[in-house]
Amino acid sequence: MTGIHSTQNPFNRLLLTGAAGGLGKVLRESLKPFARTLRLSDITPLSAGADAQQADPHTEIQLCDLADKQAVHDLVQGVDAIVHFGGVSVEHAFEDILGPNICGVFHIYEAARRHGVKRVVFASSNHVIGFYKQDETIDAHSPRRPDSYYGLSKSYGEDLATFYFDRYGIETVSIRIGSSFPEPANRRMMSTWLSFDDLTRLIELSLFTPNVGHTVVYGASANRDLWWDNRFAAHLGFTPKDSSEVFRDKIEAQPMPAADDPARVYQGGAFVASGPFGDN
Ligand code: NAI
Ligand code: 15L
Repeated sequence: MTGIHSTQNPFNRLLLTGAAGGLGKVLRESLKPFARTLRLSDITPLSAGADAQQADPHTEIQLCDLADKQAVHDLVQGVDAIVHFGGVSVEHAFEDILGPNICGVFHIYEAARRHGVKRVVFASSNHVIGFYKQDETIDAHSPRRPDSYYGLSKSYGEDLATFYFDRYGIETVSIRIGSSFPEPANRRMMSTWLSFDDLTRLIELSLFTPNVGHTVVYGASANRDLWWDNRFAAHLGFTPKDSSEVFRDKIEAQPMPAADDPARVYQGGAFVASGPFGDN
């Protein structure tokens, strides 16, 4: 699956945050060819497979709270590139998002600046544009319409990426991931689904394509009904190979949501209707 540029000239040390998470468990294996050493980090211990990883001389494990600036500084020391997937991954009260996602992504960029790291791949989300309707097609220049505090935190991460490129020349690819799970769970995900293999291919291109500046790319497989146009990320050369189509019969056996159900109306689905929080 890996391309020639990554295997012939891998990074010396690549940091993956969020390594204990759903995607982290996949990426801590699939990113291995991209670096001589993979440094894995999360706030929680890595469970399945961690013993084997501990014994692997090409893997390092360093637990870290992204909200802790000094710990993130220490984490980034000695790495050549960062795949930043750590943080709160669904909607929560703002106070829960602030430390891991907003302070966390700031700490990652500050540490990158201080340690001379020149490339970041940022796990952004479709929830930065979640208030677009499902009958709209948008691209990377469409104004953001965050659907949640979570989406706002990803929007802030994208702004930091632009700032750190303009100010310090640190390049980023922000992947607005749709729904990256083993398979789509509902009708909305027939459009937003991103297979793990396509995600890995996209991260590889995001790490090794030269001169990306700050590129925003939508992360979806080659699904039949796509809402996202990746023309402004054409330089990455991302051509997804998988499609949600193979799951269509299974998904269409599910009851159809009501016509006004956010899951059927908005690109961000149910996230648009979450909250408010903390009124009592
Ligand atoms: P996940 O929730 O399974 O993994 C996130 C990881 O971040 C967890 O292991 C968690 O312990 C860690 N984390 C949380 N707070 C932390 C902190 N303060 N310090 C250090 N680590 C912390 O989420 P998943 O699905 O693996 O997603 C990974 C990334 O991709 C997240 O940033 C998420 O927002 C993003 N994403 C995922 C999508 C998907 O479909 N899976 C879609 C869009 C974006
Ligand atoms: C996300 O950003 C979340 O991290 C993930 O858990 C899913 O909710 C996904 O978006 C989605 O929109 O399906």
